[in-house]
Amino acid sequence: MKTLNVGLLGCGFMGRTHANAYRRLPNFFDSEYQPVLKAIGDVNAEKAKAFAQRWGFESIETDWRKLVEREDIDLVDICLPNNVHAEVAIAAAKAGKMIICEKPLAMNGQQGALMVKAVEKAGVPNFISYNYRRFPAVTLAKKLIDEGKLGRVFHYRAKFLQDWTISKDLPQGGDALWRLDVKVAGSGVTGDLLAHCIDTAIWLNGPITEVCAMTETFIKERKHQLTGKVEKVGIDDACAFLARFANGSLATFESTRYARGHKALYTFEINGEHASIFWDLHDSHRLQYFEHRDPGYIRGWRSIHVTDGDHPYMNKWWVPGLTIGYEHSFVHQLADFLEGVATGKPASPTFRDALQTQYVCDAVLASGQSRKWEKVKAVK
Ligand code: SOE
Repeated sequence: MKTLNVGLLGCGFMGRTHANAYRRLPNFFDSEYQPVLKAIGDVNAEKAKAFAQRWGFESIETDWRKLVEREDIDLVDICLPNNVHAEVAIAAAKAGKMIICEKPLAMNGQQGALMVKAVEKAGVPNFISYNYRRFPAVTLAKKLIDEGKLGRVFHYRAKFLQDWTISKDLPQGGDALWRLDVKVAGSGVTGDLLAHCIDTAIWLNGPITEVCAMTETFIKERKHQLTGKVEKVGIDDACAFLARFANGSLATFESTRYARGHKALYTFEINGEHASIFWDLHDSHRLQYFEHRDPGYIRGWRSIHVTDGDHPYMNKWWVPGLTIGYEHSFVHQLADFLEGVATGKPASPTFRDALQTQYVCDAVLASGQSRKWEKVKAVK
């Protein structure tokens, strides 16, 4: 077994999901790599110390550059706000480190393309954390589609609904609220939530070629947590768009942080010639499947409880019928990433794969402004 020295940047929500994955991995997966939690990086030393103590990191760094340059670090894991992904990832690639980075890849496609160039020039393994692909029921959907069970696909429908920014008193910027600050996040629900839906959609149904979007910012001004001043809000609070896939199917996507009652309702449905599939994050172990070729008298929606030993990833956990959850998708992606490093067949989404998602986000935001259909740039 090889040692993998990890330097994790960021002590927030995502830092916790990744730290947890490094700890769980060797308990459940036969990886060739044994992660060692070498260093945690955060500008706030007190926060970093507390995080190191809780999760078992050997040391702390308050300057990301120091962590990236350390000779005893093999893998840099970027769980920092979107506006620094590019700078950190490019420096990590130059330093020859493997890189895992939180989604979205970057602030925009232009930055993302530079990141792809940097990791490919350096020849370092790279991966973007679009974790929902690795929920067992979503991975099973991919298997059914790849086996041709759906036949020709006609429709793709996805939603990601939340309700946490409805209050006009919620400030923008700083700590956990950087997602509301356009200078740090790049966009609102498009880059934060729809990017997940787009990543899954491209993976399941192929490239998206054009989009027509509407975006809205319901609360136009908010106090900025760092400056204390009331400033214009630059993010999209809600976005809905139509899309066409290269395979001829049509799609609708919707996301908002203003759907009162919904905390993280990610759903998608795919309708094919022979069958349909539906998945709901709030019932994440179920894959709903309708097979038209079943005999008429038993035809109907099946609710597959994806917990059996022959379901994706499930033989690594408990016994059939018992469930796992959100955190496990991060363990799965880490296991797949490391297997990719060991076998030389990189796990998806690489930076290059994630750049295609970024180009869709760019086209969606451009269409929101132009109020016209926009073509999606293809990754060369
Ligand atoms: C936003 O609230 C958020 O935490 C996203 O940033 C995550 O990517 C998503 O999985 C859950 O919601």
